[in-house]
Amino acid sequence: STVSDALDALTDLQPDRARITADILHGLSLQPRQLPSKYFYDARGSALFEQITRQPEYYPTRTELQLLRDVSGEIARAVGPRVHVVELGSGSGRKTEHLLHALVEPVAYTPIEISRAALLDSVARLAEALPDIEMLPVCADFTRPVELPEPQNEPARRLLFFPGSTLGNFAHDDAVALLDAMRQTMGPNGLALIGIDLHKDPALIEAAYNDAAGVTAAFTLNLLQRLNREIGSDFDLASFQHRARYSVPRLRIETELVSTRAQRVHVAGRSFDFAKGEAMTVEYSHKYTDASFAALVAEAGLRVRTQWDAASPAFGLRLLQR
Ligand code: AVI
Repeated sequence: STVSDALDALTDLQPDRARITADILHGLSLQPRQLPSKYFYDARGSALFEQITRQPEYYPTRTELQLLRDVSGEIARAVGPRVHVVELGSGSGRKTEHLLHALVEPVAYTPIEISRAALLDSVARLAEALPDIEMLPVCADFTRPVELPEPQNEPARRLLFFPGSTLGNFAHDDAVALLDAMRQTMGPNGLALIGIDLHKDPALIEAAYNDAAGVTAAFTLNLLQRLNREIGSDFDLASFQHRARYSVPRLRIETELVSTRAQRVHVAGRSFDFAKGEAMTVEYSHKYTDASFAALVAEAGLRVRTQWDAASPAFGLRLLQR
């Protein structure tokens, strides 16, 4: 695609104000309160996330990129020629660029991304770098059913690409539901390539979510700022604090916004009282062992066909099939 073909091909299903408001009202009614981490990614949130990936403490991105560089030839052989690559939560598309260069004559690329700003940036760049691949971008929340655009040239199979351990941002049942939807989207001979952060020294993991420069804290708080702007809530940003702790039994980072005083927040005509010290869950980042990951995908009718691991810090790529 040329850049303008790629932008013309955009399917725009970005969540609207009513959708976001409904999700937030639901989350605020739970105990403990819970806000969906997908709403981190407005234009500023996506930019802050890119900044997180460059912090010295945040090992996952650079570890996965190096692993991809090391094994992309093997991945290309395992996947075969002429695939339609579909990426869930494509962000900046930096990893995909490597993958697309390594694959044999990929037919088309469909990035699915909730942040329209991040999507348009990455598509413009990729269309220029890889003009032979048909770009079929979709701005959408990939947890909701999305009808995928069909490439002009018939692909041999679909390859779903889900890097970055974004799967880890889903609670167990949601992860199974998503993997199940992915299995259906893949089709009978489709494949999925998933990046997963592996369990390791809790101190290393916790440091990655509490960088010294405070970028992760700014990223977490940006959620409230975004909601204030887009759905008219009145969260007081100065009265919530970022907290990220690793739960060893649950194999996950639990990121919370902690209310530093008793306060009342208004959203869409409703009010919500927070006690001093009350914590609202805003994100999980699950880490995996070989056993926990194999068990998870099995619940969705998938199995690991090939795996590649970076040793230290530990991070994995898993090629899944039905
Ligand atoms: C996108 N996702 C996999 C990141 C993670 O590590 O869970 C988001 C993130 N949250 C805080 N730092 C990075």
